[in-house]
Amino acid sequence: SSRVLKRQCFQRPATRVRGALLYPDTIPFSLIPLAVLAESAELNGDEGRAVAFRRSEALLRSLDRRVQGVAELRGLPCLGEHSRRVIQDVLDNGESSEVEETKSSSRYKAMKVLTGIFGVGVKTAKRWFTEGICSLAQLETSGHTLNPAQQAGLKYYADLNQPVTRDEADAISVTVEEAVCSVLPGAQVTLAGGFRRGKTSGHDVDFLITHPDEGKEEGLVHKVTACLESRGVLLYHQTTRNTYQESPEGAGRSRSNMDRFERCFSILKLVQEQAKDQDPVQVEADQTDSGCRPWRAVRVDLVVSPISQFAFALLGWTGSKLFEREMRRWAVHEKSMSLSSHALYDNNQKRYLTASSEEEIFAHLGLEYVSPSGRNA
Ligand code: DCP
Ligand code: MG
Repeated sequence: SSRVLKRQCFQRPATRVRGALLYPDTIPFSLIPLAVLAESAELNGDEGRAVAFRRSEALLRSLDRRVQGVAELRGLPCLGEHSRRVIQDVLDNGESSEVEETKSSSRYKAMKVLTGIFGVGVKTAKRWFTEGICSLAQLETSGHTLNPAQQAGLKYYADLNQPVTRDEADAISVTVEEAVCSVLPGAQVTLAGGFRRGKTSGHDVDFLITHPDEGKEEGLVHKVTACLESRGVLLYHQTTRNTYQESPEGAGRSRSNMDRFERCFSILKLVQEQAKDQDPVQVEADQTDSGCRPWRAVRVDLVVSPISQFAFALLGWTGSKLFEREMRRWAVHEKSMSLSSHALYDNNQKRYLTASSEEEIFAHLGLEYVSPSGRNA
């Protein structure tokens, strides 16, 4: 039952998870059959199916042994009939025919290319695909008007589809910290997202920014982007202001999973190490040739949180998305609480529970603490 499933997923997280859920960065995505089916479901807009495959895939990854036969999987949660069939196929034949068919289908290939453009979601990609657009070249000659995000996405397509390495994330951290601290001394910058979970590569770099004096962080995003712009490293940005308000009926009422922090989706210019010593005139000339320019574009998210919400923001922005989802489900179903990236509301006591660390949030939820590297579900 789903109750048993939740217990098994969360009851002894520290022992079950320690070391075993480290994301296999070394395994190319295309070799993880259930991840392909999950992605394909996402690209079809089928969220329920996608989550089911993500759960199965995460469960398999969490096993600290190689599976030799499906019989070994008996009694494990999160593995539906369909996932078991796929695993059986892989064990018997070395690959799953369904996965191979999916990967070679024109729809999957086109949807991957089109949603690979920053600013293009599943809905837009679907619409273009039904119009016969399958490639970037076809999109460019289609006459469609692209919004500024999509224009930037197309312009930096190759860079943004090349994974960001840990070293690159560290270099970006230095740039962001310098900018933040120059406009607001005392502000704290924390690397969140996959890199905080110990992943060695990612699709972007996520930063959470706060200041020990509540209120000082307000409007910070604009000052930071102005600073990055003056330093010539801001290639694209879109900022949104903070729209979060505590409501007397509790947090998490809105059906949207999006949080409401002041934030900035940006694309930054990362100058490659060896290019830093070059003659600036030469560097400028090289930039006209995107193939061999001495910098690359990197997607960076800046999120600003008031210090009172910081622990919740950090938990929410560390991910993984599936881990967050399961944790929020646990909060609702097992504790009658609503967890968001802003707050934790106890529906029985009808009050917000405060926390100044992630550990306190796990404790409020009756869960053993799971360190970031154990959250790669
Ligand atoms: N997140 C969120 N709301 C969003 C986007 C993300 O709460 N609208 C959270 C959940 C994610 C985390 O922030 O786990 C970081 O989001 P990413 O999409 O950057 O995911 P990761 O950093 O985990 O992976 P990647 O390596 O692909 O960047
Ligand atoms: Mg990320």
